[in-house]
Amino acid sequence: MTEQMTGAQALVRALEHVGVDTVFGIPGGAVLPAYDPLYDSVKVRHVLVRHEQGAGHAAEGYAQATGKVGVCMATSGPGATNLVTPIADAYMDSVPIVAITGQVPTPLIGTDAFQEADISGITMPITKHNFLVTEAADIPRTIAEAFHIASTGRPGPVLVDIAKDALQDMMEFSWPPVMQLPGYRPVTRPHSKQIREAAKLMIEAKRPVLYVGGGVHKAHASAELIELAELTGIPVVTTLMARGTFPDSHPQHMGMPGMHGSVAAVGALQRSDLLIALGTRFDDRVTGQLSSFAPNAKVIHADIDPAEISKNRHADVPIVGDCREVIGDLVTIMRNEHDEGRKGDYSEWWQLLNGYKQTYPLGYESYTDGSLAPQYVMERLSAIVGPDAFYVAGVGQHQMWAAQFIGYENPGSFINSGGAGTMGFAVPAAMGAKMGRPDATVWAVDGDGCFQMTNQELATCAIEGVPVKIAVINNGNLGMVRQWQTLFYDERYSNTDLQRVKRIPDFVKLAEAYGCVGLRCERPEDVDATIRKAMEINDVPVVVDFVVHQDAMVWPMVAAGTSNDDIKYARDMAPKWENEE
Ligand SMILES: Cc1ncc(C[n+]2csc(CCOP(=O)(O)OP(=O)(O)O)c2C)c(N)n1
Ligand SMILES: [Mg+2]
Repeated sequence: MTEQMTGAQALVRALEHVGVDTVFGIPGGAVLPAYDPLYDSVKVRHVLVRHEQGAGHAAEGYAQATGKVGVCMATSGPGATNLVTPIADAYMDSVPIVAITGQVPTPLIGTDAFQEADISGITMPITKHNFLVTEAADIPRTIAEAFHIASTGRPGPVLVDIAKDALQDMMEFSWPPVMQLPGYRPVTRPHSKQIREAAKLMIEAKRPVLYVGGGVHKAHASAELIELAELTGIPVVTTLMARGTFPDSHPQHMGMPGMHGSVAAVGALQRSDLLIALGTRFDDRVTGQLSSFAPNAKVIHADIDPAEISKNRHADVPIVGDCREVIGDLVTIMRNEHDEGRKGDYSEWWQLLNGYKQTYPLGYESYTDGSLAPQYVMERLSAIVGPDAFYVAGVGQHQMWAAQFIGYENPGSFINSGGAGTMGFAVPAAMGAKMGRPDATVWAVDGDGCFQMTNQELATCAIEGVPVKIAVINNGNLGMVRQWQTLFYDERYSNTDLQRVKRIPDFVKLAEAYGCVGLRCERPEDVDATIRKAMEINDVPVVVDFVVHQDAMVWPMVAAGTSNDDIKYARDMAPKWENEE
């Protein structure tokens, strides 16, 4: 059965068919035809944001909290270019979103028409795939393909740029369309020979580590991971993108590796003889100086994207496949091996690792002048709010403290901008997460710098009834940059002071201006009561201005470009590796 309709009506109908319930966007000339049928849709709710960057990050937060594809929409030219940052962000963190943009009418493409930008060309290197649609008849098939590509294999952003005339022209609508993606067939089943090779190495190894990345949660393989870890007794590290995929409270958890990872996690990787890398990509923030990373380790590397394998570090056993299938197969084969009396012995390894854990726990400085330590705020948030909430971070010191000092027990409960490090991510992403999961408590942990980049979406939250909670960790500075200036630029604080004494803007008044509740907390003894008060307000968004000490630093730290072996757990304090071995 086919039906006559406009391309714009077909677009909305297709979105309904693929199960979209929420679209974040802002209208404008080129995309206007699409907004007309959207007005009538009872299935698709369009959320009018205040900046297209907010729409993109909201789609990312929605996608990560729900596991579905997030959708954002913008007009041509500047509307579309405002989506570039969130699209790049989604690409770096493999977040499934579909960005729909209006384009100038087909005859005007290439003429520098009003509000023309070649958004398909601009986003070519930062999308998993993108489409320029110039025929109304192609719209349903393109939408079906876009959602399929975004959500299968390694997830990622897909752009669908639709010329205005294609939205206006009449076409014959039918569903489902026949997708035309002959070259796109992601491999999900791992090769059994590779699984056997991996099992052999895991049994022979004396110092194995499960190096777990964001891909494990994306494959919904947290339960399989716990099973594999407990079955084998192998220690686990969870990267920034994998926090919560393995419970922090689990005795086999060594913490987060990398530049601001725990000494135990970094030490485990460095001294390992076998890395079992799952859905992770040997990012420079994890490896430090690549040539000295885990120098004695063989590598098993499993990823759904073959391009990641041996990209940065040679894999002795490459496995292309979906992490859930890979880990499931590893559980089965290891169980058989154990039944036949073959089991790894990691007892000496655990002695060493438990020593690291005990000697170098995470810690921080408290202040005698009564001022607030930001890490303490995180600890109390974690204790009072608990592990069932979503925590969404901005980028900077507060992000690292949120990764370190909040206890994550559930996969996907920490949402942040890892690969791109996009300041301004938190407020709109928290909004998207809360709209996707209205039943859940959503706390954004934001920096005073980050917050000033996208706080306009508080207006959207207040108007649309999205009661997120925002903890602004107000250290008066672009703190992470200031930390580098302290350590590497002789305390020359060039352009990092946000002039907190002038209180411009006053975050409490700003919150109130946006129809939110604003609270301020400046002393450790007020932290619990302030968090509790914020937890009691569930009808409007709450912003808490946590005024913290400006000199708090993120430790441990591996200075950029140096070896993980040179990690410091406080300023000028290095762990003693040799003596312990
Ligand atoms: C869009 C963008 N611009 C610049 C940077 C570089 N940068 C990284 S962290 C940071 C400081 C963030 O300041 P704030 O939000 O106050 O967080 P803090 O580090 O103080 O916790 C800056 C400027 C970035 N990551 N993203
Ligand atoms: Mg700051």
